[in-house]
Amino acid sequence: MHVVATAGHVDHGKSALVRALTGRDPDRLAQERQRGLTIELGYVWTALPAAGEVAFVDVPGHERFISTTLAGLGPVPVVLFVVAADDPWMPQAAEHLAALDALGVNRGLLVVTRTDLADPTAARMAAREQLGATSLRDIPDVAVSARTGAGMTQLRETLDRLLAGLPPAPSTAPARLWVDRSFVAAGAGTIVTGTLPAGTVTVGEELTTGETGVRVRGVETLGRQVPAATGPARVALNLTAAVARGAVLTPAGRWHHTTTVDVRLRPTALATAAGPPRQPLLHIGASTMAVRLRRLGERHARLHLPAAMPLWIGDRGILRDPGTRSLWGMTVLDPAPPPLRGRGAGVARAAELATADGNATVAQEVARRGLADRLLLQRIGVPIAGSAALPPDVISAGEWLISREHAMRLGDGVLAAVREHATAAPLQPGLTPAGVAAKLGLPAAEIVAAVLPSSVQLREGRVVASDSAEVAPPVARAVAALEAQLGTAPFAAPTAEGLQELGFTDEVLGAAVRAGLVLRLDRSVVLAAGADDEAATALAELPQPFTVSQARQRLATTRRVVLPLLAHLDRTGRTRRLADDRRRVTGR
Ligand SMILES: Nc1nc2c(ncn2[C@@H]2O[C@H](COP(=O)(O)OP(=O)(O)OP(=O)(O)O)[C@@H](O)[C@H]2O)c(=O)[nH]1
Ligand SMILES: [Mg+2]
Repeated sequence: MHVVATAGHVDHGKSALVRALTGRDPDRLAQERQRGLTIELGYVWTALPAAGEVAFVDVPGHERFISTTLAGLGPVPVVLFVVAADDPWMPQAAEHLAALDALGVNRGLLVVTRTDLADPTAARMAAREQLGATSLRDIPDVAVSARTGAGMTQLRETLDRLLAGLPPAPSTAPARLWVDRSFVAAGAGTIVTGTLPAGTVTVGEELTTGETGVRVRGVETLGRQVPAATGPARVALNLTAAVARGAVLTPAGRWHHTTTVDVRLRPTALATAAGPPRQPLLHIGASTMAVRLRRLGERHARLHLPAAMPLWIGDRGILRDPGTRSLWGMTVLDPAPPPLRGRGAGVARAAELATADGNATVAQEVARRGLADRLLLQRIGVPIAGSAALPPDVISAGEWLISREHAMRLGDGVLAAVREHATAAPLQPGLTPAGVAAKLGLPAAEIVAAVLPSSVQLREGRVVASDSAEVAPPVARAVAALEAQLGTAPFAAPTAEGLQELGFTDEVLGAAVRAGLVLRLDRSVVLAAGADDEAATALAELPQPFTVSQARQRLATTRRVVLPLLAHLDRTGRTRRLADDRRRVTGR
């Protein structure tokens, strides 16, 4: 299906034109028909031979209804720009044209209508001149009379060709339905209608406004119940809960809902030199809201929205000053921007955004952010395939993407953190990746592992400088002294005081135990590493089973040592303790 909106000055013949095209009256309110004035958006449709089904969104031209007009134009990519042959170029034509230019709409037809009342040449020339400075400069034009039908065949053919030649909406785009009407139907409950530019909405699906979750009970397009509708389309949904006009319905979790967006500003022909006011109206899709605007340099601004909206990079909208009727175009560059802190932050941010053009790429988004959440990037419209397809300057770390440049900076930070820790606590084990992440304020340990410079390595789960000794010098010294003392009497463990004299403070002893350099059997019973294996071998030479006393004699040691040593051998399965307190070396 294709969706086409009308635009043009009040009373120039928009509704009459789509009525002539479709055979259906877009003005459905009694008041509209009485007054010959469109007030609400009108929806009618027809089929064309090549393009297939075409739905029209007929907008009001009266200046009082400009918000409704913009809600109609907002999500629609193709326009029938209508001017009357018998009237000059008029203010609402100019306003609608500025709005379409702000939105970057560049597809459609210029339709000079009411040719039964006047020669179309002058109106056509005037309109072409105005269109020449906008995104609609290249659209074809046709002259018609909705009353006599003159030119309608050519209009139909030109529109058919135009629509049939449009590229299809990207099939992977998640759905986003801009609700432009909401009402309660007797027996059915809440019905909303809206334009679905892309993506699919399915019966039974859960959607969200960002605040309220709803389930889709029924989907209707062009007056028919369907199991699913795929954009571009006009759809009506029967929902399980009320949703207001102006809301945006999306599948939960597929979009990033934001109240802060950085945008590029673009003046239209109806813009004042001073730029948009600090509290303009933002029209985006079919939504309208008062926003706070902070300028970032000349061409950029940060918008604060009163409610979270599902926006992504490249979304176009209109900023409007209702007082002066000035209009600016805005393109979303970043729907998840960093906070601005301190003086000059705005200007610095504008410099960062200078190269952004609303076409999201992984390389550019990751480069600007340094560190980015993969899922967030997907939700703001950055096309990310798999890790295999990442650009060379992007490093993948689980859920995170890191620019190579930022990874180098983080790597320096890791080295500094590791050195600082080694200096402050030389006898403590090194920091874990999670510990380093916490110290550097990084959101995940996997980031630390991904940015380790060659000067840092992971040693038994600890992040340590590659040039750091395996063992701190005081530990090495104490262990060497112990080994020397135990050389001829391996089981004659030193006393607590003896350990102190060898250099084993509590910290040194702890470090030596963690490094596996000594065997601690009890608080102050310490032997050289491997003494337990040696003991088992010696005890195996005794007649089995043996008593504690026999073991003590065989190992030439005291009860202070032999008791915890045997307990250790029992625990580690080298010996087995019998009911009479004698033991066997296992496997004998
Ligand atoms: N003679 C003649 N009259 C036309 C033609 N098209 C529209 N009209 C008349 O022009 C008047 C306005 O037409 P509409 O189609 O209601 O105009 P509109 O642009 O939809 O107006 P709004 O929705 O209020 O902005 C009506 O009286 C129509 O009958 C035409 O081709 N020839
Ligand atoms: Mg109308």
